[in-house]
Amino acid sequence: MLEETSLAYQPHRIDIMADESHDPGLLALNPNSKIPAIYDPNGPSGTPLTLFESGAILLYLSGKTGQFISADPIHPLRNDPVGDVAPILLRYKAA
Ligand SMILES: N[C@@H](CCC(=O)N[C@@H](CS)C(=O)NCC(=O)O)C(=O)O
Repeated sequence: MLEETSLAYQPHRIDIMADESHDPGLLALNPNSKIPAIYDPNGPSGTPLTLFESGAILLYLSGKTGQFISADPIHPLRNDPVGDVAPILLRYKAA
């Protein structure tokens, strides 16, 4: 996603087989000790942002760049990357 959006980024390797998921640097980004997690020094209104959970990261990067997301407010819900909102959509009927 970072490649596709052409955002500058610096990857950090975490070897979970070597128990590096409990590294203090990762814990500072994600208290659940899981990858992926991101730190954006230029978050909303220029405020630094940390974010974890794949789906949240994908939606954030889409919103930040205006790519891979529709202006239709229902569209991102229909294409929910982790499926968390599917039950909610069952109550939505297009006009
Ligand atoms: N729901 C999370 C799952 C993240 C996850 O399970 N990450 C695994 C690697 S795929 C991990 O960091 N495991 C390390 C550990 O549990 O110690 C997401 O979508 O980001």
